Amino acid sequence: MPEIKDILLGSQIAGARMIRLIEDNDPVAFEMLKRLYPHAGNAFIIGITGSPGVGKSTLIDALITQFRTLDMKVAVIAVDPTSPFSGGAILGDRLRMQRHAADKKVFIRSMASRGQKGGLSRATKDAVVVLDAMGYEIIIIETVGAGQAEFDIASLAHSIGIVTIPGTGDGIQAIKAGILETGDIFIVNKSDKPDADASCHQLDMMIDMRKPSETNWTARVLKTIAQNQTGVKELADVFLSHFDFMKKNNLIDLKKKEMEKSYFNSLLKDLTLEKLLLFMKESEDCKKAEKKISAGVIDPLSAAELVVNKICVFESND
Ligand SMILES: Nc1nc2c(ncn2[C@@H]2O[C@H](COP(=O)(O)OP(=O)(O)OP(=O)(O)O)[C@@H](O)[C@H]2O)c(=O)[nH]1
Ligand SMILES: [Mg+2]
Repeated sequence: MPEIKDILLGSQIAGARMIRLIEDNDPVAFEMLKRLYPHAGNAFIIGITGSPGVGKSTLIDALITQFRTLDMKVAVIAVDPTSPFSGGAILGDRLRMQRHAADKKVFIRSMASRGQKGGLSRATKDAVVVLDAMGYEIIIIETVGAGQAEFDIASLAHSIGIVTIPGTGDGIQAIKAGILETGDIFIVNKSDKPDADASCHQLDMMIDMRKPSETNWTARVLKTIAQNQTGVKELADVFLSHFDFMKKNNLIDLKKKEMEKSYFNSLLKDLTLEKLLLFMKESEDCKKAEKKISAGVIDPLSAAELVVNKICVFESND
């Protein structure tokens, strides 16, 4: 079992073990998270999202280099990656991150939704709490935007970078699908390809059209070539200036409240479900229903409905 004191000292071994417990939905993780939580809340959390293959991992790799020149400690969580830092799961991470592998101030993990008992957003948030308590100053969450309906990056990150590629294809289409409103920084990666300027222009126009943000932050559009660091220093600077902007305008506190509310809600959902299911499974009605199903007296659908309707009769106190 990882020790709280080791996690707080920033031990990568202890941190990795703790995240493993979270993924396994181990009850010990919950108790440990309660003790770690008061030590979290200092990191700047960046969400990097975009369609598969637009270069998110390569870009994050390049961003790590930039943040490291400023001697900042950086952690990365790739959520449910299609190609986690190239290729297959953990081995892929190590291969891609070879040049950061020896760096004790960089920590990279992939988290897969498969086998996840609780919600993916909740497990990711749990992991962010751990990394935050470990003392990482920057935490980057990589996520494929589309097709992760239950994953709400806006409630996990302070700043959201949306990655696209030149041309009217995949990238821009994904943005139209609805994440435009949440982006703080738009990145046209692979700008070594034709039409990067046209894509920037198109994005600028789309940003102009969105309803004014409550925060007065003006979304930025930047071009990068992640593979050779082109534009990546500027990108790192813009992220940091967004963090400064948030601090100066009391937006960090506001965001913290929003994040805590969302964390609370996902915990509520998971814990309620766990407790209720356990309670139901142990009930006489449930046991009887199981017997009836195996005897062929009732079908599973009717049985489930019957048990739920009988047990879940809630009365309001109002
Ligand atoms: N030409 C060019 N290729 C790039 C650039 N950035 C990344 N790539 C390549 O694009 C491919 C996909 O890069 P990844 O970083 O794995 O993309 P990703 O968005 O993380 O992919 P998923 O995690 O699968 O969604 C790789 O072959 C990269 O080498 C770039 O700026 N220009
Ligand atoms: Mg990736």
